[in-house]
Amino acid sequence: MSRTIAIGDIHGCGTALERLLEEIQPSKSDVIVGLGDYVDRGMESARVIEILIDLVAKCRFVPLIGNHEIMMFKALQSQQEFDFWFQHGGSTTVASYGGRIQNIPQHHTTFLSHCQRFFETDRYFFVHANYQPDLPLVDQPDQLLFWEHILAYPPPPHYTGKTAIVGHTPQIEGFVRNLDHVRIIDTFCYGDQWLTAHDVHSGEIFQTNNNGEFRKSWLDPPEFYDEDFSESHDNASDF
Ligand SMILES: [Mn+2]
Repeated sequence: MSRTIAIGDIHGCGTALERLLEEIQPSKSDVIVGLGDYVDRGMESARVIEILIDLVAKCRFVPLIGNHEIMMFKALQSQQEFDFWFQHGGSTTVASYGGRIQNIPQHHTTFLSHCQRFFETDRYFFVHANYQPDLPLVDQPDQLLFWEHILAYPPPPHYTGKTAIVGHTPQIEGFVRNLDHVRIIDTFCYGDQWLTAHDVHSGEIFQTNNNGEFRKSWLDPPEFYDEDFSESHDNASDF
């Protein structure tokens, strides 16, 4: 049986990621989609990238780009961008590479450069942060795909009718948020909550934390969603 499993924001949580992969046991027939934000905040970004590179050989792994990968890439290009990144979570990533970005190995930057903007199947699409409901995925603006949180006013359903699987907006209680047409699976691992892997077809939710603990649950029924009150933009800090 082929599974399609999305993994939420890892943010340098190497122990949780390793434990998660032990639990889901990826096989060659599985599609595993990384929703981005592999680095920053947590203490083990270098180790996380190494684990993800190893994952490529075990399944069909589709890594997406998050806003933290974008900041990290820009940081390699100028001091100003470096300073910005360093202040928005990058300091722990630099530390994980021994305190110097010059230490980031080539195969890590190559991996990051191959991350994609989105992924879609016949029933689902996967992006880091958010989307505009009336635009094809190839035409989505960066600001929505990578930066805008989904807070009080989630976007309406995408015109394709596909369900969105997203990360980026931390669910600080550690539970997946199911809005029916959007599932938010960033469950705040770096904030002492959980790292989530979600099998989108079965509804299984696998969660691990940095203490090496594991729990399994199922997607909750969707919460009430009133389209009349929905907007595609929330005004908030988007880091
Ligand atoms: Mn993010």
